[in-house]
Amino acid sequence: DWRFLGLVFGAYLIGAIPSGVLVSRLGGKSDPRLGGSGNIGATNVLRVSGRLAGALTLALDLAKGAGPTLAAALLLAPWQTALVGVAAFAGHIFPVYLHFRGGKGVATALGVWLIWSPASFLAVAAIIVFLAWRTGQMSVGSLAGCGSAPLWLLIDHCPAAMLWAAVVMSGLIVWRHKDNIVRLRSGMENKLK
Ligand code: NKO
Repeated sequence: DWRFLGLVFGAYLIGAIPSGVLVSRLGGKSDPRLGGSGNIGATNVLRVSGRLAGALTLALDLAKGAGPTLAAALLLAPWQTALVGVAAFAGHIFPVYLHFRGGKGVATALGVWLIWSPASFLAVAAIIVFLAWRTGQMSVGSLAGCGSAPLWLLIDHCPAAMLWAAVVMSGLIVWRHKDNIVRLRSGMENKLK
């Protein structure tokens, strides 16, 4: 099906757009890869380039996941919608435009999960916001929120393809936080701001 292949490929190319780098650069701020944690995500853009740039990066990274996944949900079967979501997510983590050195996938996964299961999105977002607020460290929230995402999709009776896709995404997000985990264990993790 050409629509499916087109959406998978398009989702990857959209997911790969480095919002954090573009927003910082267009706003005349320094490249997030050169400061803080060195990550291109909304948290580090907040740290390096300020609140407006961080909020814009969050909105764009959410949209990179939600947009292509919504298009797939309207046009295709659940298993195809699952793969299109994974493609957008993979684009953010392994972006062709940045020599495949991308982000940690938290916001883009949230955008995908918003379409698959709005209730799961709310649960994960609430966990992230609450734990980031209590600990002052976004990675704690991201690990607990995204790590538990498959559970929320299971409780929400999501199609099996989406559930398994979320297991893979969840695992990749935890793996991309391996440096954060080392820093958390040694009490050296970066603060939110
Ligand atoms: O730099 O290693 P770092 O400390 O930056 O970063 C660790 C972090 C990496 O992940 C990110 C993405 C952060 C996403 C936070 C999502 C917060 C919950 C979103 C609620 C959605 C509300 C919608 C409002 C739209 C304007 O883990």
